[in-house]
Amino acid sequence: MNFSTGDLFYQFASATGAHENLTNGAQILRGFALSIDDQLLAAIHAISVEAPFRHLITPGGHIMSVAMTNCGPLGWISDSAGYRYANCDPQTSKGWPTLPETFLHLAQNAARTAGYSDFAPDACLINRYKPGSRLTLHQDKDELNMDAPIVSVSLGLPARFLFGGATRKQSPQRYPLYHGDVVVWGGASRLAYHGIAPLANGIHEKTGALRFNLTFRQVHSVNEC
Ligand code: MD6
Ligand code: FE
Repeated sequence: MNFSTGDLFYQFASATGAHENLTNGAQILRGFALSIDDQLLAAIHAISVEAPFRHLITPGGHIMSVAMTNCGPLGWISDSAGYRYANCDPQTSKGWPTLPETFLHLAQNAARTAGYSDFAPDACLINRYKPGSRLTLHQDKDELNMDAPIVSVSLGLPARFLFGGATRKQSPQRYPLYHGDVVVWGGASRLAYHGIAPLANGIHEKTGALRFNLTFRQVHSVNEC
């Protein structure tokens, strides 16, 4: 890894295999995706050729600093009409790229490890951060199935994950997320406010000056279909 001088943040990567419980039920599986990082990054690149990263507009008219794309049957989008899941890419009118097997297996293994045995993701949102990109505090509540967890994979530059409570009033805790870390998030924490602090400068040996995040969601209840 290339360290940017003076950035102490890099020195706190924790051990692969460690499991951390966050305050209200989410778990960080440290290094869980590390052994397949190259496959994941190659798949992200292939997906972005078919469905390019783009900066979505919030319903309030702001351009998001994080660039996004999707793979899987459903993709998360935002525009002046609101936040929602769509079964095709509005930019190309084609379906989203197929969810790679490596992604599916990783998401299901992580969910199982955290105690969720039947995770069947039908959407994978891919976020791309540059230094300065951030995700303001939000709840993930556009999914119909609140019983299923969300599985979130971090690749590339480290980030500070802000993790609060069920209302905006609770001030968030901060947790560092490193290349290969996986967060599994469900139960009591499913509707917790969370975000990503502005990404710090840095160069990662696998991604350069970028952080990628995959978030797997089960939007529809399996029983409903
Ligand atoms: C990110 N993640 O890590 C943004 N949402 O780049 C999220 O917004 C998120 O990590 C729900 C569950 C897990 C997450
Ligand atoms: Fe989120």
